[in-house]
Amino acid sequence: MSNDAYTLASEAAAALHNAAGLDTFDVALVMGSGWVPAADAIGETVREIPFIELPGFQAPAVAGHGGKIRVVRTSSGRHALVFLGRTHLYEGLGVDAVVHGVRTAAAAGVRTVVLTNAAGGLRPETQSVGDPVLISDHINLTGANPITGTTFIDLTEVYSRRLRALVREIDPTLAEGVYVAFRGPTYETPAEIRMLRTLGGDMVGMSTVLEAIAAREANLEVLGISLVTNPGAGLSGEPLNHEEVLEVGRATATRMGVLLAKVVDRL
Ligand code: NOS
Repeated sequence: MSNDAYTLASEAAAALHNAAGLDTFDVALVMGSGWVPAADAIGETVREIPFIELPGFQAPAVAGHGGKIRVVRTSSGRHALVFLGRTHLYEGLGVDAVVHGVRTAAAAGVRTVVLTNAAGGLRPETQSVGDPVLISDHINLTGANPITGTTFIDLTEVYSRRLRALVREIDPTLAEGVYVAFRGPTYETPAEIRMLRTLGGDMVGMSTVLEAIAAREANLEVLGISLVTNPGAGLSGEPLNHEEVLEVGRATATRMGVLLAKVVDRL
């Protein structure tokens, strides 16, 4: 572990407490590609803090990824840190930058983190574009790991069974699936998509797994939700593009927002 990264997260958490005027937060939500439009439904905005005002954060480089932390008060009076945007490994800023938000949330007192993402669907037989899927487990093919050193961390239940059950009480139609992450920023080849199907993957993307690992290291309870924004490369015959990913996010914003609001209220 690089001590500096954890110190930087503590500094960012202190700055966050200051800027928000709050001693503690109940939950953090990381809004992935296409999820930013859903954030408005989570609750009332108390305050917005641009990433650049907090130690260790970077302004996101990619369209659709926002660039600030919104402090939200939910209808049940809980306080949520809503990350409008995240840093991806493919931006080349390193693993610590990718997990800095989760480490900051942990240092700020959060015990639960909701990680959302846009993903390619590997199972067009059962998945439709616009479906949210609960992440039951992941396969980390990024080649990276946020933890360095000799502390062995158990990943038997990265994505909390309890939280998944709670979300399925809200929406019993939700499917679960295994999320596979590559580093990106290239989308996969059709051969890689066939490989991932064989390996037992259900969704593929370029985020989430490193943050989930950092969250487990910090002993946070993790909920992961993918929004299927496109069939994986080669499954539909159409080329992939990021604009389409964002468009699916806009089209499903109300459904995703209402779901997240209910989840946050029941945590
Ligand atoms: N994303 C995807 N990543 C990999 N493969 C896919 O099919 C796919 N669909 C959505 C790119 O549009 C952004 O959305 C996610 C990636 O994580 C990336 O951040």
